[in-house]
Order: sequence, then structure tokens, then C-alpha cells
Amino acid sequence: MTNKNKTLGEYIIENQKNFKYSSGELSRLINSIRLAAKVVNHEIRKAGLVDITGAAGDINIQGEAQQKLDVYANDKFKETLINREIVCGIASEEEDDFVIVEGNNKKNENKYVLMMDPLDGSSNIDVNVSVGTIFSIYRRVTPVGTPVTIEDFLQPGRNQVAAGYVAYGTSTMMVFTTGHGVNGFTLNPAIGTFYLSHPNMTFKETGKIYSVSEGYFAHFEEGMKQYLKYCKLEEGDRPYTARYIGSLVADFHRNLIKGGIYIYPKSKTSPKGKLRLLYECNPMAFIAEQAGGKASDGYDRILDIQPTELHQRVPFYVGSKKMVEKAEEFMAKYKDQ
Ligand code: P6P
Repeated sequence: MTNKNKTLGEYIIENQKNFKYSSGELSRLINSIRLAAKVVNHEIRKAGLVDITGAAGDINIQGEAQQKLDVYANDKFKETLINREIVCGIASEEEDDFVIVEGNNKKNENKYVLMMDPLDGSSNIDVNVSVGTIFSIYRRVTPVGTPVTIEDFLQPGRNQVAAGYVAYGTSTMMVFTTGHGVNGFTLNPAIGTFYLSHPNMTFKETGKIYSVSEGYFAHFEEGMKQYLKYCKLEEGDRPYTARYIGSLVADFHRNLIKGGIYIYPKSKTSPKGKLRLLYECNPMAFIAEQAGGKASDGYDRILDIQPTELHQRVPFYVGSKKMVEKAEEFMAKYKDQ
């Protein structure tokens, strides 16, 4: 069967043997995310029409309790994961603390914890700009059958067994890795099936696109300021092209296909950066490295950072390997200024 006609379901069956744990678990994991992605996608595609993009807690035109889309997405992913009985714990940008998943009337023997940003960039919904879901999956480290603890969530990113994102763009795509490369699947909305449209996705070693919110320039560290000046220099392969959508998944996905770097650095207003380590940076870093790219906090590998709290933030440099290395050169050179 050619790649282009291969469905996500067929891909999972063919590749279950590569998953280092029980084969059935991978397919249940990915299939539960696939279902939730389709449900959320359906809601997003009509957001402007049914006025559900308002604040949570209001009553919408149908007289239903109005949910913001990120609250809706969070509920749908949680519901699907719990109903499919594949996880024992969930952490989410939308949940203050992690969620202990009880087994239905029996001990929960499931071995996976999932961390997610159910709808990253949700403020873009009101202006019809792409948004995304980001997910990260680990094996639990505490005894199976007992309630999960914070230890199960504070694992370094290199322990991930799977990670991916759903890009709700001009088309809806699911891109994920289980540690054997990165593959992209595009949804055919007419039949609700994801097809393998982007097999073996890889970052170009270098590129010409940089994605940075330059409005904060005055607040950046000196190394970041010098790197941005380098990007604009008319010399060699520069000036680069500036592209910043304000939606991590959309910027990352474009750079993965075209080559480029995305940076959300620390600044005076965001002293630890803005993006969350557990459910934004770690999954995107796992995907980046599996695609031959690189991800750091400007100095050290993202996947080696030992998390200390559920919602901790880190500076984030991710994309084509040589571009990330160039940015790191400037951060090192001006570290003490
Ligand atoms: P700023 C969206 O809120 C997000 O988490 C990322 O998706 C995006 O890249 C970034 O924040 C945008 O932040 O400060 O530029 O608006």
C-alpha cells in the first residue's frame, strides 16, 4: 500500500511492533487522541458561528452553559482518554493539579500518564488563526495499580514514549512520534479519516525563517538581541525571513516543513520564558529531535531538564539544528552581559 493511501489506523497496526511496550497500548493511546482531535476539530471549525468562543461561565445562544474552546478541548481529551481506559493520570494546562484517573470499579492497571495543552494559542480562535493541541506521554514510575503521584509527571522529557500535536490549520493534521521518526497525518473531513500525508518528516539542517515576538526586543537578554541583529544582517544566507503566527504549533509546523527556528526566550516580563516545559516544550522538543532538529533553553537540552513543578516555564529555542546552534552561540557569548 502506498503511503498516500495509508490511514492512521493502518499505520499504527503496521508499526505497533516498533513500540517498545505492549503493542495494543500504543494503538489505544493514539486512537483515543485521534477521536478527541476529530471532536475538537469539529467544534473549532464552527466556532465563529455558534458563538462558543466567549468566556466560560456565560450562556450561549442555545442557552447552554458556554464553554471556552480550550475548556471544551480539555474536557473532550480527558473524557476520551478516561473512557478508553489507557491512562492512569492526566496533567493539563487547563487543570491546576494533575488528575488521578480511577479505574472503572477496579484498580487502574494502566501504565501511561498524559500531559497536554488541549488548545494552544486559543486566543487566536477569535481572529480565525490556526491553533493546536499538544500532547506528551510517559510510562508511570510509581507502582501500577496505585494512584499516580507528582513523581509520575515530573520526569525529564527524554523519558517520553510518545508525543505529538494536532494542527487545526487550513487542514487538520496530526503529527506524532513514538521514538521512531515523525509522521504527519491529514484529516479528510468528508469521511473523518486521517491519511499519512507527510511520512518521515525531518527538519532541514538549516533554514531562513526565524519566529520570534520581536515586540519584546527591549526586554530580551543581550545574546538574544545580538542574535536578532545577526538574522537581519545582509550577509551570506541573510537577511532571514521573519514569520511569527503567535501559535506555537503553527510556527513549529511551518518551520518543520520549510526549515527555521522558533524562539520564545526569557525576558524582563517573562523571566523564565512563557512556554510550559511539561506539555509544550518537552513534546515539541521530542518531535524536533526525532526529526533531526534541536531544542534547548538557549543553553541546555530541553529533554534533559529535570522538572520541579507541573506548570513550570522555560525559555524555548527549537528548530533546524544549525539555526538553534547559532542562537546558542550568541547566548553563550553574551551570557554575562
Ligand atoms: P506572545 C500561545 O499563547 C503561546 O503559548 C504560543 O502558542 C505562542 O507561540 C506564544 O504563546 C505567543 O505568545 O507573547 O507572542 O503573544
